[in-house]
Amino acid sequence: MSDPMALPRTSAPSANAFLKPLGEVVHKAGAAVGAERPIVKCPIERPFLEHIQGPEDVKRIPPVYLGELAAEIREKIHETVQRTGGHLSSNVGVTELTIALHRVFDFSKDRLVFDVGHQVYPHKLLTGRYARFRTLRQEGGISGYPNPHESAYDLFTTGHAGCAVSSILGLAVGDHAQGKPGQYVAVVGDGAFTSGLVFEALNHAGAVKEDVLVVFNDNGCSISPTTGALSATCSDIRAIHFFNEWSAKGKGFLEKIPYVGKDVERMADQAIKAINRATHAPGAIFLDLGFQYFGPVDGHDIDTLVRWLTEMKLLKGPKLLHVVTRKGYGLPWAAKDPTKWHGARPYEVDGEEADFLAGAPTPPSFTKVVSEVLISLARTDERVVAITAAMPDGTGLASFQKVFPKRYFDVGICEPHAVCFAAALAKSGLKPVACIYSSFLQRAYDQLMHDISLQDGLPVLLCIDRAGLVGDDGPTHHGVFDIAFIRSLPHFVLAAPKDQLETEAMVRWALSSGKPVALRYPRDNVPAIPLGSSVLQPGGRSPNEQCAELCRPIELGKGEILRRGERVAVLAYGAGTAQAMDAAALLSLRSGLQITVANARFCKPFDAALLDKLLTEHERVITVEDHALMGGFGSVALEEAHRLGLDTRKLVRLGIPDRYIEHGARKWQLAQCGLDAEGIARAVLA
Ligand SMILES: Cc1ncc(C[n+]2csc(CCOP(=O)(O)OP(=O)(O)O)c2C)c(N)n1
Repeated sequence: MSDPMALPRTSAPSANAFLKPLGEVVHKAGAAVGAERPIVKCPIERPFLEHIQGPEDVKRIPPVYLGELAAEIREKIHETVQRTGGHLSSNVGVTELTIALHRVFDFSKDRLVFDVGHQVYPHKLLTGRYARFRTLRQEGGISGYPNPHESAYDLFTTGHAGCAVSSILGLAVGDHAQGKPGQYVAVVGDGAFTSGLVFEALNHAGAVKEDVLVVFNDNGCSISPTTGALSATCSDIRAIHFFNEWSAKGKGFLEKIPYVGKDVERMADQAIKAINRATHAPGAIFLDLGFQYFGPVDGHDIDTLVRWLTEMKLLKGPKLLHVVTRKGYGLPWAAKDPTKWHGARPYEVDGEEADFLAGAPTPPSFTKVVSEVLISLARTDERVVAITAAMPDGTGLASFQKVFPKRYFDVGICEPHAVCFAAALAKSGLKPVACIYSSFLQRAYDQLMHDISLQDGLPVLLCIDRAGLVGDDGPTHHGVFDIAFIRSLPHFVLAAPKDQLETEAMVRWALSSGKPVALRYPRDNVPAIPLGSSVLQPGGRSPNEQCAELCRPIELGKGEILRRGERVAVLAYGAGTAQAMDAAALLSLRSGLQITVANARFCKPFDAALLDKLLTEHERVITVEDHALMGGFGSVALEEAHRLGLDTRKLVRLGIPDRYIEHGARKWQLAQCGLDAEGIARAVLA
């Protein structure tokens, strides 16, 4: 059997414990900071963070103090995210790695790109953004992602996974072509590694032999545990490494490690199986792609990281350093449940436990309604299967997985594959539902055309979540282009529900339609009462019967009038109908003006007869959509009005202007675009 630890050049240093017990880097700054002050003169005042103007100051801190700096960074992230919400477990997990990177490289000249970019909080704190860090993800504050408008240390505005290797390679090739020297580093998580784009770039880099370093941050976790064969291989590599450390240092070594120590036997068993399976050195897949592979190394040991990164700097060609970290490291609650704490809401801490602050009770989210109706449909139709691209929690499919584990597929962060795979499932006779965020679906444009539409429209239901403005994640995550990019594809039906009843009805309808359906809904709660419920009368029929009436049966390409008025009509698409109804109520209350509100339901096929009626009977028709104005629902209305020979001057379109809307609360963003009730009411009176 070949030696599974036979790494190229050298193996991981054995002098360092692999992962330090969590207790050593606790969240309370006081416990770690200054607990045992090293007797080395420090040229920077403490606490460090407020005196760090940039990476040059990080380099001035003597190595013995770096653990203290890491504890401060964790404390600052915890203290801020506790209030603002944000990406918690990924950021505390890369604290030591980020310090080490800034110690070894000079990113005022060298280039650094984080994949996705949701894990740049430590980087922000070390690159001059400490003072503004408290404004994280707030209106007018700093963004939760890299942003070149904030700092020259952020090269690109990013938030989608899989781009970093392509970006760093492009920078290296471009700079070198112009005779500019430098070092090129991409930090890529094991979740991002499930994206095809990463492998396309590795394949290219391995061929052109550029001097790029890929730091593979392996924490075994995407947002949820990473899926796929590569993830299993990484798990084997980690197990073999643990096993070797265990053999060298004895059982006590592993038992000290929380969450691993308890499971020593399973780890040992996995390692033995992995060793038996291994036919070549760990990391062989990267060697085959033309990369030199090093690791795995302890991603929480700054000394080790600094030594390895320094060595990487001296090497020519493409190289990959496999760094093992623990997501949530240093914050006990986040380390215990990194998925829950991936994207945290404001929270409170009780000892080593923490939980999100409970808000006032709200109606369910569109996401939850969709996931529940899918489960109920799957109970009666075993052809219904669900697909996510690494977002089981965000899309609500985690609940579907619990009930139907065999009919659920988490394919990793690879939306193109998810869509192509769904198309083929449809071809085979199943009823696939692919739940994907609008902004990530952009990745799969070609599959929508080539693999669904061109095949005479294979019946895939696309549940397009986070369609519209998304709130504090900001521009990288807004889902405001999907109508524009799907509508021109033959066979596709585009629909959007306004409330809970209609969401349920549309999902049911779509799955039995035999057509590819793109159903869009926002990151929001459904309206508290079914829209149009002002017609609910006390007595007589039961509320259920009346509700059933309130959701008229879905009919392909047909909208509905919810409220009849005069002079002005609002024609809304999807969730914006709620704001249109609120605007109508405001106008009625404030000025006695009664306007008509119609719910389009479909964008394609478009209800031309409804538009005709509205334009003929009113002086003005205002379209409302939570989508880019260009190529959106209002554009469809204009086209149709023109086709019908109607007076297009009577049409006013409300939607998202031709610019990126900054991060902040979704309500605030809607107001910025005039899409809240006040904005719509203003447009009516204008
Ligand atoms: C194209 C795309 N699809 C989905 C996502 C949602 N997403 C954000 S972070 C993340 C997991 C990233 O995991 P990993 O790269 O391992 O980083 P970690 O958070 O574990 O450090 C996912 C799926 C995304 N950002 N981009």
